[in-house]
Amino acid sequence: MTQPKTILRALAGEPLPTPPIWMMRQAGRYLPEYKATRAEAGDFLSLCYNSDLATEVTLQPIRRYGFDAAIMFADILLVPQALGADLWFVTGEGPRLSTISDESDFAKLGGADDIHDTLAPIYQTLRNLRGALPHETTLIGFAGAPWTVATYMIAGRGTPDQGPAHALKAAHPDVFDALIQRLTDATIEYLSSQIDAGAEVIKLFDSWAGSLKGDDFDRYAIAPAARIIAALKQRHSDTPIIAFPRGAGERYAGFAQATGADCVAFDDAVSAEWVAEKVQPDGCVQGNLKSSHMVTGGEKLVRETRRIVEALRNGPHIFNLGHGITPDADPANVQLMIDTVRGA
Ligand code: 1CP
Repeated sequence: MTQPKTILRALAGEPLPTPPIWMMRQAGRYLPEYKATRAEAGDFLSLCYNSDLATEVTLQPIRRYGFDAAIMFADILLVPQALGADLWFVTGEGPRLSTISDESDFAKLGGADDIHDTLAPIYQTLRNLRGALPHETTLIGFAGAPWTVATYMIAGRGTPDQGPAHALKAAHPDVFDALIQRLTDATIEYLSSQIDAGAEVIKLFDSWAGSLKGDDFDRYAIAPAARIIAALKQRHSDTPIIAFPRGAGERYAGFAQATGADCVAFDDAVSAEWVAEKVQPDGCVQGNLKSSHMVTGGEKLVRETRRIVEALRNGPHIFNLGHGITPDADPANVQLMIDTVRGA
């Protein structure tokens, strides 16, 4: 059966003459219409849990640019909150959570099956979007990978080197492993419910995978992703999964095979040419353009965009940035990137 949606065709392994395109953090503060809706919601978490407004901000970049995919508006830190952690956002700084430093902190968390009441508005956002998106646009659901989410739960905030998580792993390996297990189980339940609510593709964000070295990468990046993907494939065999072990470097090679992911998303620290040789033979790839080009634009943006398209043109490829677009980006540069990909 031919699949009409370009993203789903690429994820099924088909090289396309023009790669489909979407952008990490495509709904965000670089867009004036996002800032207006966020102001209406009051604060960031209220926006995530207001299904009507979350639907609206998800649709904004689709209306403005016609991206091939929409990613539901939510955040990876809603799962810790659904497990009972305190969560709040400090304007201009970022997320803050209650911390986990020993067995008694871990014991306060709820079970993997207890998350759905808190997360019900997210499932409603997905149902809204399935009714509102153009028929050619693919709907992506997502979650954070267990290691990345654990780094925030342990430290209570974002950290440059994930030091507190590495320290807990060394000092209380039982607590650390139990937390990874709980997050793995909760993530399976959350993503499975997202698919039931209408997500057509799932993306697993392991934004801090790069700080896991050697065996730790196998135990805490590969193993949980493999378990999540196997469980989802058992329940929803047709739903493709994109894995993003950001900063994995050489470990991007073999990641799709080791985890069962249909697509590996990669950052800008590896070259598209290397990915074409070492990663793309195993399936679809996505990523690479430096987010800073969305700030600086011009001839360099056009050149780099063309280079990535060219390097990956012989295999399945979804065009994307190497990481999320930043609030200082110029919306006109996003249009230039899209025009370059589609005209290339
Ligand atoms: O002020 C604002 O409006 C808040 C900025 C913001 C936005 C737009 C945050 C806070 N989260 C989001 C939305 C978001 N987060 C999406 C929505 C869909 C889209 O891409 O358009 C997604 C997929 C995420 C995922 C997310 N949240 C990740 C993984 C991807 C990545 O960027 O590496 C991570 C690490 C987070 C945590 C988080 N949430 C927000 C911030 C500023 C952070 C990072 C904090 C830190 O590390 O210090």
